[in-house]
Amino acid sequence: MNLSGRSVAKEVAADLAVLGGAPAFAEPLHIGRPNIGDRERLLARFNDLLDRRWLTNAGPYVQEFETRIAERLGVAHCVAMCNATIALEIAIRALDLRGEVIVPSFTFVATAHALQWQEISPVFCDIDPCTHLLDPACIEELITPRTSGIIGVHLWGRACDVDALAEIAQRHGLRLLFDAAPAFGCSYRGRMIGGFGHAEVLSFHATKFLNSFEGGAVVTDDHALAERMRLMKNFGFADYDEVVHVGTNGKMTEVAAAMGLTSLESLDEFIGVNQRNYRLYRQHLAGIPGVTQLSYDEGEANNYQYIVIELDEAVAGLSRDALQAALQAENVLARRYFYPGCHRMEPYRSRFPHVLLPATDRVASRVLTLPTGTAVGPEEIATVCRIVRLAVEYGAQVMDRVRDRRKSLDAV
Ligand code: T4K
Repeated sequence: MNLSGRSVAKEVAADLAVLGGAPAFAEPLHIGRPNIGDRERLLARFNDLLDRRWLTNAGPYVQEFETRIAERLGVAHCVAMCNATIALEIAIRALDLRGEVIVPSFTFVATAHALQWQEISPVFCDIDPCTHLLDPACIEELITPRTSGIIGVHLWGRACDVDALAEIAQRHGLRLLFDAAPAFGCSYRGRMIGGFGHAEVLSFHATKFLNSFEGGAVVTDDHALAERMRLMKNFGFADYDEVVHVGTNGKMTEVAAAMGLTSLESLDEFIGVNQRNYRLYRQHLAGIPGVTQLSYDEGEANNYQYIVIELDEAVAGLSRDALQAALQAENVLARRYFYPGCHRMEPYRSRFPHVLLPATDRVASRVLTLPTGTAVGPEEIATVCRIVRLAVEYGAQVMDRVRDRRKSLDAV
């Protein structure tokens, strides 16, 4: 029995929903249902903050959350904010980035938007197709007199080549910021992500394994930078009636911090479940032709937040998009993160029509993320993997059916 209440065998081609069988899941199986943690403790905190009538503006829960995050990551400062996008924007401004900043295109679009929002040009750099991370070898040719910084993204929670990026940044006098939105709880060479570059940005969005509904933070060891960001996220107020800096409203609320603190208390349990799921996927996906699961370095701390597969169409006989369609027909909402890459989204596609990023294009056309987290159990994983195996086994039929469906949709 699966968590959605029924079990549908997937043994032969005709069992696949895309080929006419019954869907495996009655309810959608989402890729990232929020982890909730201890509901009683959360509700007790909600009661506390209501009793206190202190709902936002650096309340006690936000302060406690900042302290706990900074302690856990071994950094001097955590500046909590309302989400990671605003945190990126504020960090970018506080670091005085301007002109051009080098970023990967294979990332959530917020990384690029946080620059463009401030009229700073993102300069898209290709990735290493094996790691999916910024390729240091491609950076230097993109540096111009207008370049002010590099933003590395620890995609999937796997650390960038931090040392190589730091060396390039130092040699060219550039600022180095990390978008560590997916990387809370992960390490690089044994040290927790959070302490690298000039600053790192974390996300606590509902879909992240540690969530505060919406939320984010900038972590840094730079005292002056932290002070500037504290001003900036609070309209530039240094004191009542005293504004000393341009600012915005980037504050985290007490209710968000209450959720964040409660999530933190269950962190090890969340990681344990993610790790179990990751290993189950590895077992069940093993040996499927053309399907490779992205691995996490077991020598580092990982949050195992994403189950990422790459599909090699030439070997599998099935395209990534056809596999996604087959899974969707079963009510498995697998996602094509981060397709098609920022450089192929507006406004960047029109602004930079000639950008060539072959590794990004290739990876973006092959990747699919599968459901995990505390709302996903072993039986569901076995079923999802069985669907993948069958879909690959009957790849030609699946491809034909998906093509036919598209044609009939186009005809409507
Ligand atoms: N940098 C990077 C590298 C990032 O990955 C992100 C965010 C950011 C920066 C910016 O961080 P924030 O400003 O968001 O703090 C989701 C998240 O909204 C986004 O936070 C995340 N990255 C991105 C990778 O994924 P969508 O568009 O995929 O969200 P959505 O609504 O489709 O939800 C994903 C799945 O989760 C769906 O199957 C539905 C399910 N879901 C979602 C929510 C919100 C639930 O079951 N419950 C929920 O409450 O962007």
